[in-house]
Amino acid sequence: MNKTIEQIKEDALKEIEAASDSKKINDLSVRYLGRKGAVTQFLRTIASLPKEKRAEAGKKANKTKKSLDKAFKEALIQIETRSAAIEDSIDVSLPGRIVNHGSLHPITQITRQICDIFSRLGFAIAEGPEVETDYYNFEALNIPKNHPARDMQDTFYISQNIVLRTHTSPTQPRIMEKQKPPLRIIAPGKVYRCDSDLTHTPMFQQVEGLLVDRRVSFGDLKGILTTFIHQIFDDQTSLRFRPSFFPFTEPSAEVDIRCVMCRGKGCRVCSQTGWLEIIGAGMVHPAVFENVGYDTSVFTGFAFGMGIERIAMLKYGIDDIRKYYENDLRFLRQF
Ligand code: 2NL
Repeated sequence: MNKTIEQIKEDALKEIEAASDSKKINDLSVRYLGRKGAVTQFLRTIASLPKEKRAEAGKKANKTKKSLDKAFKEALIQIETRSAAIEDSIDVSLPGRIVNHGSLHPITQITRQICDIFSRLGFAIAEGPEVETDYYNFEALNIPKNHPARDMQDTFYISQNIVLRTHTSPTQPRIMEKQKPPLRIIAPGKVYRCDSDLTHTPMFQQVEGLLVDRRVSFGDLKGILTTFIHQIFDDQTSLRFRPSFFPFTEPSAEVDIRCVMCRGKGCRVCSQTGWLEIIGAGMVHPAVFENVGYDTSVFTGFAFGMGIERIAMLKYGIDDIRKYYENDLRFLRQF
């Protein structure tokens, strides 16, 4: 037998009583008063009653519908006031929880300072992949097979032809393949070498620069790097260019600055020489330009690279590179 309207009402009120949140109330309201709800179904059966009972049954059913509708609305209000009361019960006199503010890692700060200086000199910032092919990491940069720089001891190999880049240099031929000169780019980023001691970590960071145009000279290189050093340290810092060798530049030079610790008197940091080596640089080797399809009879260029941790160690007077990567908050909070 079908339920009477009184039974439906009683069941509904019991369920409303037991419902603990507004979603449950809304679901119930659909189950009783919705298009396929129990009360609605009941109203439909009235038509099939004997004529004399229809008016009475219809009246009762409509009354039930109204009172249940009211009960649902009241239940919702009650639940809402109850949760508002819980919110009101927060103890505002409790001491606050300490919020730990983050800050930029010292190496990130120095990277940004370096990039800012070169941006003002017209350089665009370029980035490349850290997992690199043998071609871009070595071959394109005129580092032939069997060159000592490729030694298994230094390079992390992923497979025979894939490496973790050992310098940020591979970013440069990637850009040169896509863009015609003139070009001024600076490439910051992480690099990897299988090496670890007081002055080496397996991951470290570099910034590398490249400028290509007509009639670029070694004098332009000296001018740009002098300006850079005067800005990143101070404009009283003297510097010198010393002949050196890189497979991807010719001629090549090492840039030294007067020791920032002893101002040239000689100390432990500069091994009593009064000078610190901080940048490698040179005129781009024609073989590199040929690899990317640049016309070497029209264009020349210079390039340079530096280790960011080294610059940061000298600027902040830190003697152990590993401190930058131990994540000791007592160290990191000082910057
Ligand atoms: C260092 C020395 C250097 C370059 C990087 C470069 C890039 C291209 C062509 C030629 Cl595409 N050269 N880069 C040149 C000289 C030195 O880095 O000591 N880096 C930490």
